[in-house]
Amino acid sequence: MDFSGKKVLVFGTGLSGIAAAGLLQKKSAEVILFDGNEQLDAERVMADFTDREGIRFYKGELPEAVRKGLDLAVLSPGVPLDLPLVSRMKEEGIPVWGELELAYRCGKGEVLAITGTNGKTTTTALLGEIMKSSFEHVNVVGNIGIPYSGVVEEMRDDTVTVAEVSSFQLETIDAFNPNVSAVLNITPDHLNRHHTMENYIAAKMNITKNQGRDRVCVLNYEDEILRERAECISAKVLWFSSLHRLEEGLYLDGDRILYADGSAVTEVISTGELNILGRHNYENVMAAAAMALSFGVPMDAVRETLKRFQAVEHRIEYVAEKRGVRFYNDSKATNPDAAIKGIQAMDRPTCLIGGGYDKDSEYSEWIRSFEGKVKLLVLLGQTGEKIAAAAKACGFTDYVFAESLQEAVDICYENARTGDAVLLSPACASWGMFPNYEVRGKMFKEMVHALEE
Ligand code: UMA
Repeated sequence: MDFSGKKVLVFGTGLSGIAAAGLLQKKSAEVILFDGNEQLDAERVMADFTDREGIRFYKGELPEAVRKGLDLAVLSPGVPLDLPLVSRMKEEGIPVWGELELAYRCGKGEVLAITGTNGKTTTTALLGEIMKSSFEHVNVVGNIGIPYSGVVEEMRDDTVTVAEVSSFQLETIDAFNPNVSAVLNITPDHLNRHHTMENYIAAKMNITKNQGRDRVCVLNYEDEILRERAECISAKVLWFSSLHRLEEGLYLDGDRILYADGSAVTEVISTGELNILGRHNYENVMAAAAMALSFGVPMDAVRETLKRFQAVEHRIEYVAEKRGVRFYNDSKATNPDAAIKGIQAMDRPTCLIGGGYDKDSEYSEWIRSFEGKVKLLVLLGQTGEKIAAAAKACGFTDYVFAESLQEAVDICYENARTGDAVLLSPACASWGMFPNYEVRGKMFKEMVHALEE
């Protein structure tokens, strides 16, 4: 695409905005880099660019005169579409793309994209590894933490890009059209941003919007929402199921994952050969394998990678054992549904650390999943009181509040006995107390390692 001389607004100066601005700068666009955060230090933001030619930075309010004559606006995923500035640009007919759309339009090669409320990161990392076993040039990008725009310049015609894409990113696509897509599951999340479940589902399903019959969409047969929506998808649907035997697709049969291609059934792997646990992880394995197989990766290459793959950081990650207490970091559980998987994976009495930023989630189902396994719930952050109220309503009263993550870790360590587990699985985003869930998880691990035996 030719951006030469085009005036482009890049909204947000996080990972996505900086990468998008850098890409547009290389394409000789006139870049207006903007961030709503008044407190940002302009020098620090601009320090990300070795050459500042063609980039002007604004913060707080975007002056009217600067907005005039824009050819395009590129939004970071965290920027909501109902902001007055975004609405105004749309009214004025300025195309508004997300950073994902920009990267896709400028990129080369083939794209495999994964969305879903939970399991995206594990599935993306796993699929990335499978692809690397069969293709020379593979990028693993997106919501996983590596902005897509940042790798576009290195792309070749034979590049395979594996992208984790969030509902935030999918809200602002236009031409994005992955060769293979997957929607792993859809359960309530990010309702403060999308306002209704219908909007959230629509954003997720956008992943299939431009896929024609020549493309593949991998879907979870156990997700009722996906079963309902499947008939509206033009791409060829390939199902996976952890509970039902399928005529065509991948399914779990006892401890074996099988692939039925319509004529024959082949064993992909047995669950005992995997290093990741739980039904939700077997679903992630089936999704990644389905995507790879439909992309033409040989079964043996898929199988070998599945055998080697280890759990990703911050997802029910074993940290250490101290005085017979096992510590697990599940900081990636940023919504109740993901946190339920964390509880289900525990096989011992558990002291649980939960709470954080309020995304308008409901917590009762999560609390009901404790089923006698959680002996103490230590609550943190903005949602502490709301979770406590939900716990009380569910008849669970073994909770206390902590002011900091350190205090929460100390309380758990004091209360846990030999043979117990301590699990950080907050069911909430980290924002407000930490910049992101990775920092929260890393700090937790450091605190655990520092505990005296
Ligand atoms: N900003 C504004 N106005 C706003 C909102 C944000 O100016 O109304 C500015 C902020 O001041 C800040 C910048 O935008 O300077 C932040 O942009 P961002 O929130 O889009 O963050 P990035 O650093 O670009 O990270 C994004 C994703 N973040 C979000 O979707 C919130 C990262 O996903 C992703 O890894 C990264 O792009 C690279 O692709 C994180 C995430 O929390 C992990 N994702 C959510 C999730 O998984 O639940 C969707």
